[in-house]
Amino acid sequence: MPDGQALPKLAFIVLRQLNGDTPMSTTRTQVAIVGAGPSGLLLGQLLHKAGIDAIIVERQTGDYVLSRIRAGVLEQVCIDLLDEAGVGQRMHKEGLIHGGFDLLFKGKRHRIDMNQLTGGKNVMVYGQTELTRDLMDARQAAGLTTIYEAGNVQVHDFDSQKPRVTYEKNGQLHTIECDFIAGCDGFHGVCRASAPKNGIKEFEKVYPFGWLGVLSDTPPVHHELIYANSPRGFALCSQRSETRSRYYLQVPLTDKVEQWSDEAFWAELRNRLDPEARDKLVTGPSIEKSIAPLRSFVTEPMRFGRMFLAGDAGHIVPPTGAKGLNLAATDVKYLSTAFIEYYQENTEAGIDSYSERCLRRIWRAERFSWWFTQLMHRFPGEGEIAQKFQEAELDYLIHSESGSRTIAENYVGLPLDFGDH
Ligand code: FAS
Ligand code: PHB
Repeated sequence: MPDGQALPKLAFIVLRQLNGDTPMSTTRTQVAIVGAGPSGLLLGQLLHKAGIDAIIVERQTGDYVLSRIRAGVLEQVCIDLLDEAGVGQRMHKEGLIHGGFDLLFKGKRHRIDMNQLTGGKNVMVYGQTELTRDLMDARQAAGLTTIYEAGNVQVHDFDSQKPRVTYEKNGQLHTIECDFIAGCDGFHGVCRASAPKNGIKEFEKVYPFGWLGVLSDTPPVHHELIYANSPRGFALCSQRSETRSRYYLQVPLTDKVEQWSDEAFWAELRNRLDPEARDKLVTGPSIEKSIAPLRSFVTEPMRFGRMFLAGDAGHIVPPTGAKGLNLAATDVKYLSTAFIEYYQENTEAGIDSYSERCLRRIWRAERFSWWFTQLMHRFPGEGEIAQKFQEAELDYLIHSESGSRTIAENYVGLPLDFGDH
């Protein structure tokens, strides 16, 4: 090493081990899960219920994971999966059942009656933070291993029968030997980034705006969600409970959250609402405020030997259609079933079909999320005629039963076997 150049940290630890003065540990498990967000935690819980051993490695602290305010709407498939995982009790107690939502355009609101249009289906409003907390509590109560604050996580030999995950913690290099690696480490994770470049295809569309989100301990402006198409930009009125609201405004990608005072946020939200909502809006201090970029992103395939991507590690949707978390849940359903079949029935059929089964559902959700985003947002440079086209399409949709049904059946989530027959 030329003088003066610091050794890379991992190399330094390995060298110290060669000198025998830094302990290293090796652990064995069946499934090594990278990432303790909803995907990783839900997978760990479903595998545990089936008697399959899994270790979760997470680079942040548990509190940090809980501090990220994300999704709010659960499809029935997700609700059923949480029940199957044995963590649905608080969700059913505190979650809010919604049978419809309002579309607001040209200053008027129109309700999409999802329950009537889909033969009785609803969605559940229950924050991702609470769902993640329920999964964390269940994992801790079962005495299962989650390594938080794991540094320099890396995945190895997933194209062999003996994949490994390594990470650093407390000055030690740790190795987890496993049968499979589940990449549940989100969009910026290490697993997809470690896939062979000649074996992966990524599809991406980045939208020319973001969502400025505010969480406030104020009563929701309406008992259901309001999606607003306004000449000033998109707005969404959502909620977490009867005393906690979640609001979003479309903002330019160049905006920084520091530029937005609470007062400015509430004033702009009012500008994008109808008179009734404007009058009923209860404002208060933001308890969380952040700007999220919007993108459509899909990785094909989602399997690389014995490493499998699930959730945001494999795909991202613009949150307009409330699909991100729900897609993650379906990936986890397919992946947990595949692992259970492997260990209990000694078959690789589920493993071999995992990627194709996920991608069919992913692309349908990507299409709906893209379509709804195009319909509700202002796109720079498209002029006033684009607003007129959107208003005409919205006007058609709310006056056409089939048009309203297409929104409703996609929003509540297509059946898992959709298109199979
Ligand atoms: P996550 O990103 O939630 O979790 C991945 C975990 O892996 C994280 O805890 C991360 O710390 C960890 N990790 C990353 N790299 C690692 C490494 N190298 N080693 C170990 N661990 C690592 N969806 C909606 O439906 N509605 C919304 O309004 C909405 N808003 C969103 C806002 C933002 C800013 C983002 C990023 C996403 C939003 N989503 C929304 C989508 C979101 O809910 C995701 O779909 C959901 O978090 C997916 O969960 P995971 O797949 O577990 O990924
Ligand atoms: C939310 O409550 O965070 C939420 C709800 C619906 C969406 C996106 C986000 O489409």
